[in-house]
Amino acid sequence: MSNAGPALKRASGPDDLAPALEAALPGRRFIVVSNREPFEHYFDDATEEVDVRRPAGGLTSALDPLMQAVGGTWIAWGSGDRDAEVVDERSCVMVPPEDPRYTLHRIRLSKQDIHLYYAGYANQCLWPLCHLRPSLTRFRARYWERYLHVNQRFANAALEDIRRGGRPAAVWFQDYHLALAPAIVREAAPHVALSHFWHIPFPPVELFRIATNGADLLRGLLANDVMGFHLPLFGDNFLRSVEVVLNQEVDWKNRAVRLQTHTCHVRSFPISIDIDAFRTAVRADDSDARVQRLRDRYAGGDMQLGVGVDRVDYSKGLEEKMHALELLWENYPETRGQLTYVQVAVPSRTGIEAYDWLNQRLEQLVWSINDRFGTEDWRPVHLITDPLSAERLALLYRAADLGIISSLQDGMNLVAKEFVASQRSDSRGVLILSKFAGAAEELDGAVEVNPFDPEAFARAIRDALRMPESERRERYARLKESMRSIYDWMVEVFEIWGAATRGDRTPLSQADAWKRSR
Ligand code: ADQ
Repeated sequence: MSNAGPALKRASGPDDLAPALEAALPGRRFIVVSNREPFEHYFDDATEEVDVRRPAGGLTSALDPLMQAVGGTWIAWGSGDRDAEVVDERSCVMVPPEDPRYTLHRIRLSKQDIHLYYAGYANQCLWPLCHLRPSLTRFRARYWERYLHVNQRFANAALEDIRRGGRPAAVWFQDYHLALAPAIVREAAPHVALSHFWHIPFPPVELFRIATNGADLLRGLLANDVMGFHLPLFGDNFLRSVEVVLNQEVDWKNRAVRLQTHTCHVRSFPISIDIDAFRTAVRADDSDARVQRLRDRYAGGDMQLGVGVDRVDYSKGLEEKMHALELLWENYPETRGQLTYVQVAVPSRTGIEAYDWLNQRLEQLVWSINDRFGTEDWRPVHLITDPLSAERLALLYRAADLGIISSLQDGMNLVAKEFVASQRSDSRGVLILSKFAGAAEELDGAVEVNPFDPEAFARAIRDALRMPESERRERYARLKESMRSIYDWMVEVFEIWGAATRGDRTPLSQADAWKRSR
């Protein structure tokens, strides 16, 4: 059920971003800092030339239109194998290549940096901790030391760009890879406007205390004027950790922490997607024919088609989803042959034990379900392990009768929103959504499930298969109504950041205000 309240729709688009930023943070140069980069240069074996690609990922594809609209600098790890060849002496290149609009400032990381900072501290300490899996954490001194070192390098790059600009700057950090950088920047440039968006959950203090360098992480993040999370709950967890771990007073009424140099305001902004990009993909001239081909391939006749799209990650509940499907076909034999399920699951973070294990486990589970229930005419589960273009994803969502998302913990889950955006008004698409995905707080009309309760999960899928047309349409109308675009998200972040930087009374965000009113 929606807890985030009626979505405040401003219907902002890319053209609104530059005016909104200028109104909020007038005259400031804009700098984004993230681990991932929006464009990678690589050697194409087929053409034997250096080419450019956009790495798949919700964050980079969402921020690129913003940077194209406002200009400025984006600092990120140069992960392409030919990235270093195309940058200037400051390690910068203008992008997008076909129509340069902003500067990409690349940080070169060594194999050891990637192993210790990225795979080590970020993905084997912070990621499991924030997803409530303390037994998977691997706190090691060498991971921490390199995390600090790499954060220092990102911060130095930001300081270089701040100083070069000759006018005040606003720096927007992204995610858990860069928790320490804001404090380094604040110390060297006290008047810069800083904000940070944390894309994953923030754990309750009982778990956060496990982080061996937790106090440093909190001090790093408190250096921001605005610290953004998807949900009020994550902001509550952060503020409580500040009280307990740092013994620092919190102004709960204003969700703020007053420090000597500035005040850090903690706000929630549930992220979204570029809704029109998905709508456009499913409205192309050939889309009906392509959707029909997908249906013929996976679910002909009266059969229903279910889809799920996840990185292979233990936070996404893929094992739990497979167990629920197995129970569905075991407990409700009449549903055999009524549903084919397509799971798009791209391996991620390979080389980390927990991820390698899950990759194998998922394949085993799919194999054993198909072996147990499959017939000559029906394969219950299809597993697609390749990356798909956004357009192909949209068509797959559109072809589906059910979208199934089973996260055990998830900051937001963009796939839920992509599924909704790709349906059309005649849609039959039912969204089965884990209550532990942040999206469940915002989207109204989904069938909410608890992936830790396999029998109830299986029953929910059975009920969705039988759901009358009228209820499908009514639920879809509510889902559609509760969607907000990525551009509205950005405009709200800028407005609150602007107020915080001016020292005005900083309003609560829409989601925080709604939570408080209940
Ligand atoms: P993720 O954990 O990566 O993001 P999610 O929000 O679901 O999770 O985004 C995944 C993105 O990757 C989606 O845009 C999806 O379309 C894309 N994707 C997945 N598989 C793909 C494939 N095979 N081919 C192409 N694209 C694929 C983190 C947090 C989330 C939060 C986001 C944004 O963990 O909770 O919603 O950041 O803040």
